[in-house]
Amino acid sequence: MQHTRQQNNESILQQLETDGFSYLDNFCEPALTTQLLSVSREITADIKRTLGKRQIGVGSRAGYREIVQRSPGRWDVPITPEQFSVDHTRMPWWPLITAVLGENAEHAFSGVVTSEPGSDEQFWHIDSPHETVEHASAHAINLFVALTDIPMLMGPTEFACGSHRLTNHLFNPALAVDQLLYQHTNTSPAMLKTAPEQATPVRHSSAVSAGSCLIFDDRIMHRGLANQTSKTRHLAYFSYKRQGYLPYTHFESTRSLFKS
Ligand SMILES: O=C(O)CCC(=O)C(=O)O
Repeated sequence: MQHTRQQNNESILQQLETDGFSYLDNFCEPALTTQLLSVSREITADIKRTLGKRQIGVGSRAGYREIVQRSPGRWDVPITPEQFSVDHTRMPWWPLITAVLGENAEHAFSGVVTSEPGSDEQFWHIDSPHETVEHASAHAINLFVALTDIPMLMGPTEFACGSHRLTNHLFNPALAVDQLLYQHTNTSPAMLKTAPEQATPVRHSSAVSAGSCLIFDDRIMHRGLANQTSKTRHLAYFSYKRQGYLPYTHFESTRSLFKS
């Protein structure tokens, strides 16, 4: 399956349904991108100062409510829309979110993922598991905003095309849900094949420019690639869920940096 850049909302939604992800090129006004970047830098620096020399492992169970290390050198700091000073229902991506999740779609999480210079690629993973044996429409959608240009050497996000339909552990008992969700060395698009003649999902990644977005189904297999540059990569995220869906796999730590 070849992944191509789509231009209008209808074809973006179609691609989200078939490939599980789509690019929204130059989707944010420069002023919005600058604002998200400056808040991200400020809050991340503050939280990392508070973390100080405390070592935390990889994964949300090992982290704090305020910071999670998603893979070595890849830090996730939650930031609310209020802290970003944005009304997320007025963001350019909101019509796409409601088209998939309904008018009563809810904000689930937002924040920034920074990957340090020299940080390695992540293991492949999904963000939340399927809920039913039969394929259902998405229960959660993620929106990434590139806060600076992200050339290939800086490690953009890589996707396994169409894998949101193949990561269903309820349909395919060969899949272990914990290995799909958490950083696990054996997890890869090849494990999603259910028959020898079935093709392995095609991997896709691409350089993105500042202000461009990526929209994807929470169940797609994906990973952040290695940052081989000398600059930190900043990616803001806004995650949304269907009303009533309870996300339980994204931020699992209950401890706070400010109370330990
Ligand atoms: O850093 C990226 O590009 C993706 C990050 C990610 O998927 C995660 O941390 O769960």
